[in-house]
Amino acid sequence: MPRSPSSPAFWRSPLRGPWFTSVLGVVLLVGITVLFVTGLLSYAAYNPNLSAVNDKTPDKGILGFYLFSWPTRPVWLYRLTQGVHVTLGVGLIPVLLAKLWSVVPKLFALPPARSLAHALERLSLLLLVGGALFEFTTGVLNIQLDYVFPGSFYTLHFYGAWVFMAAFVTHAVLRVPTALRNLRHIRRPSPLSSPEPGRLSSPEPSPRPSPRPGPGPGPASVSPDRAGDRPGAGEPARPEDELVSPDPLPPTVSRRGALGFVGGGSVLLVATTAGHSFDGPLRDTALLAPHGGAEPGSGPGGFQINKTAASRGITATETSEEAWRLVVTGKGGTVRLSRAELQELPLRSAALPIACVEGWSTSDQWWRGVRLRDLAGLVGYEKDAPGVLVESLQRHGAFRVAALRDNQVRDPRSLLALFVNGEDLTPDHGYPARVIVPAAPGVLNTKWVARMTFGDL
Ligand SMILES: Nc1nc2c(c(=O)[nH]1)N[C@H]1C(S)=C(S)[C@@H](COP(=O)(O)O)O[C@H]1N2
Ligand SMILES: [Mo]
Repeated sequence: MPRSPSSPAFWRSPLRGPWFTSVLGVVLLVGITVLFVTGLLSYAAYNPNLSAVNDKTPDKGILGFYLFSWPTRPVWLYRLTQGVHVTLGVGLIPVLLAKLWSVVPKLFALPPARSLAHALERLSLLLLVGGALFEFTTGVLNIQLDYVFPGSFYTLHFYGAWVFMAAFVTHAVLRVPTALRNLRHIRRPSPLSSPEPGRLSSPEPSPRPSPRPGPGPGPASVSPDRAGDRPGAGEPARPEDELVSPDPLPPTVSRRGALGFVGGGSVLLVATTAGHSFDGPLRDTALLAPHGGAEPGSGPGGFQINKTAASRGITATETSEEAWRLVVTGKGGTVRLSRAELQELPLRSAALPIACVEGWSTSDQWWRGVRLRDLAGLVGYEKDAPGVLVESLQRHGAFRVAALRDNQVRDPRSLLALFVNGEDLTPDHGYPARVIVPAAPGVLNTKWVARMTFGDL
């Protein structure tokens, strides 16, 4: 008999069933919620409401309802939230793929809609599956520095996240009760024999197992703790349940084995990614991350570099002592300072990390330079320093301008750094001067600074 994918018998894996789908679903429920929260935090950390230069999504409208002033402590805040966002996102890929595989027969189910409610649910599934694939794909492409989508990553990932989350919440509201019931029910399953209508969907399993028919000796019922272990076990083919194959092939792996395989994949991905948030030997374990592996150099400036001076068109001529001047403007006027003049100002040190939106970060480096609030003091803000617009020598490409909030300028650890780890900044780390702000995303730590305008953002 020819079978089409819309026929349940076309799908023959004995692994598919409510238990398998529910376990993966609950893992994704928790994981994706964490991804969403850390993603929203990352957006807030960019200070998009402060200035148009920071806002990659100017049409966000009410989606910016929750924005708040990103704090400057603890200094590792963004390092943590964004490290979790990226590493967890990578780790959930096998779970997502297994979940999609487990429900793929439903994609082909006919009739396309049995009722209005069913039609709406299927529509939300389209957005859910499409949204999930889109968010995971854009995220991975961005961290692999191989971004190929047309349009800005930030815009697409941000709007995609809201579409995806709307579908995700709808799906969770509709499905979580069933998933939890499946997990509870199947852990203490009813016997498999001749299901009576109504009994199997009741949350309470029947207290006394009845003998199980079928070949071979063995226990009359599925033992509670092993229920997920046997394909088909504990999962009577309810007519409304499209997941269980009516004509399963013999199992080659148990459901728990399959879950172990998926979980093993996740563990492997996390283990080969998480190292990008650490230094030393741990970073060498991040085989899959572009900022894993060895540091780009040794010595004081030998830590991770995002964009090199050469790649941004920064030349030694324009950063030389003769050519380079920092132009600082505020309500009290404008001052122009050479690097030597900056070094005459009170110099302070702060131990702060670089933490990139791509998920990688460095441990604390020792930065030394002039406090941002002292620079504000030079141009008329002796106290209550305002926010600042920072512009780089860099003429093209992203991140040549950034706006910092007043709380960031006022923090005594926020510096216009001239030195790192006891030596002059290297060209790639922003020589002659770069911004470094505690707890902020890397993009706000502008390199090769040329101009700072306080107030009036
Ligand atoms: N002018 C300028 N500053 C910049 C960037 C840039 O491309 N141009 N990249 C930013 C990003 S995304 C990060 S993560 C940090 C990285 O700093 P590092 O290269 O010193 O590690 O610099 C930031 N400052
Ligand atoms: Mo970054």
